[in-house]
Amino acid sequence: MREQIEKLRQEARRAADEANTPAELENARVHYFGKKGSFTLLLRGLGQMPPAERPQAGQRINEARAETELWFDRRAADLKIQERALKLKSETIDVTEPRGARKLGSLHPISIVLNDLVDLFVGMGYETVEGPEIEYDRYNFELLNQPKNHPARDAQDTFYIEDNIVLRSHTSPVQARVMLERKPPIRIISAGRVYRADEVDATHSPVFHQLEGLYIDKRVRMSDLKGTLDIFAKRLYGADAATRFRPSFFPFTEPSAEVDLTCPACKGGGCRVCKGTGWIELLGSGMVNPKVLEMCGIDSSVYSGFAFGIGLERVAMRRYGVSDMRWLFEGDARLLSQFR
Ligand code: 2U9
Repeated sequence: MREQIEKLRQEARRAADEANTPAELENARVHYFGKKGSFTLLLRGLGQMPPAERPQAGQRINEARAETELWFDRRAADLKIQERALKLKSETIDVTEPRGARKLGSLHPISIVLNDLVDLFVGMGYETVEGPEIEYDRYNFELLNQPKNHPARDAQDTFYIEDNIVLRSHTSPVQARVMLERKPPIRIISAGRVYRADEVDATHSPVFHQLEGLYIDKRVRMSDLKGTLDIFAKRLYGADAATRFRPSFFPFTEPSAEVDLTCPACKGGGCRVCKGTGWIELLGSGMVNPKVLEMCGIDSSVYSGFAFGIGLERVAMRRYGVSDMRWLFEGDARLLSQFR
């Protein structure tokens, strides 16, 4: 009997040592300690022994069993640690491993045009300023010589939020705010989204982008405006670009001029792009209306200034051959990915 117990103990220990996973160990545990397990059967076999030998044999079996069970417990703990280490190892990721290049996004064509124009005017000494898109009537209209009952204030043209609050219909209120805050010389550009209650079509959108410039100092003349816009046109469209001024009207400038550019397609000869005229419309401009200067706290007997405004959609559409403005607002990747 002693030998039998010893043999079983050795065999069970070996089985525990050879189990490589908690599941395998559990199988072995059932095999030795389960209801029909080897230790259990050995204990049951006591009945066949002479009664005098039973107590000692029973004690031996129980001792061997308890000790072997401890062996199994230790092995279980080891396997658990091993399994955890393996799991950690298999889940380790090398954060330095190189991957395929990610697809980069691209600047929107409006942003490209905006950056170009900003660079150009900053290069001429202008400073960029920003302001709110939700604006008081006073800044958007009143200070820009568009008093109450002015036709441009019509709710059909302007988005009203409250009686006296609008979505800015141009970026000019930003300049009005600067004029109220600072003394000349003032040389600023303001660019951004503006809003008008227009129906959407190939050339109109209720939200679009403007860039406006303002220069105020002593003795600023129309020739300064012409010179500035000439340089602007040549830097943007090449040395052979020229400008032409046509009389126009804006409430905030007097006199006002619309500025044309020699047609970049035919260089002025006349073609389909310029409808045979040799010129295409570039921007609006003028000398700041003295009434606007006064309302913004600038003495119009000492100072004068010029201002201009340009629509970024129109520049982008022409530059990139986009024939429908809606394409600039749809975010279609087939269009946008061409600007990478
Ligand atoms: C102040 C005073 C005067 C800004 C100006 C224009 C002419 C102009 C249009 C161009 C195309 C708007 O985007 S567009 O539809 N703009 O024609 N803008 S003068 O004049 C100012 C601005 C601020 C204080």
